[in-house]
Amino acid sequence: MAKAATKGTKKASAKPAGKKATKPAAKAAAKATTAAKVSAKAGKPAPKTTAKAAPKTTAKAASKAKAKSAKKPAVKLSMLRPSVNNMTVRVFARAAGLDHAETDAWGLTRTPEFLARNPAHLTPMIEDKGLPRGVLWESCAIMQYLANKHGLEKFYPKAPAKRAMVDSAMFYLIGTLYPYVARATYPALGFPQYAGEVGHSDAQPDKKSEAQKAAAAAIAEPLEVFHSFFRDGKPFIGGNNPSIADIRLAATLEFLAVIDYALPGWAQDYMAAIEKKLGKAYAEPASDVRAYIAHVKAQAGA
Ligand SMILES: N[C@@H](CCC(=O)N[C@@H](CS)C(=O)NCC(=O)O)C(=O)O
Repeated sequence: MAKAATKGTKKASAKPAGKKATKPAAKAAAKATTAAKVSAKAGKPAPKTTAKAAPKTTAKAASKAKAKSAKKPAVKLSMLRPSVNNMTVRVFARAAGLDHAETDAWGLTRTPEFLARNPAHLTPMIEDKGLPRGVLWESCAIMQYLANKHGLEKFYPKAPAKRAMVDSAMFYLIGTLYPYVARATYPALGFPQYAGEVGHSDAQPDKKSEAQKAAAAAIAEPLEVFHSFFRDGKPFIGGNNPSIADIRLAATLEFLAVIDYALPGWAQDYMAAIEKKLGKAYAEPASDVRAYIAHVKAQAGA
């Protein structure tokens, strides 16, 4: 699944339309980058007296010194702004208050430099000291790793039974719900589909449209499973607080806006509740995805 998704997204990013698509996201994107930068703690400020004595030159020197001594972010995250796979980790990193820096990998995932580190050419990808190969991809694995490493039990419970439910929800999402979401939305998002599927073939547009509609219709069942089984009357899969499985689910559902999918009432309330609970941590990365969707919809309507 990941392999196919990768191929699709890469092709999309290679298209000139894809390049344009980053433009509307640029504003929100710039904000997100600033937020990430802010998380890097700066060094000690220059003594007041020095700054006062020669305001211009000393201020410059002070800011240089500050930049030099600024702590390097602990985690580097390579990401693509319009992607909900990436949005997932971007939301999590912010919500967990992790010291991280984002690099926009648009158009770079198949460069020799990137491939040398990550032969799967997938984002999100983190670089973190201590990882045996230096890098890690797959959104859920990244969240699990960072939650384990930093003891973030609020997002990823330690108790085996509770943790198993979060894991099950995430595997179910990646293995069952996401492929339907991709088949239903990628054509509208301008992302080519998986090799071997109708959407990827030379089939006539009516056949492709039939396949897209069938995938959209198939979303309802797994979606309901998240509601009735995993949430089971709780506000979130994680209970009273969103877990990493909730972040993964809410981000995934963002893509459905591109096909005006009629989300059931519970899902609308659920997404609003996550955004309310996580605030900017959710809204900032979501605004990149939403801006991209608004852009492709405007293009389609033009
Ligand atoms: N299952 C993976 C999917 C990752 C994925 O498909 N990433 C795409 C963006 S949505 C990508 O980086 N594609 C770039 C490429 O393949 O060159 C996850 O959840 O992280």
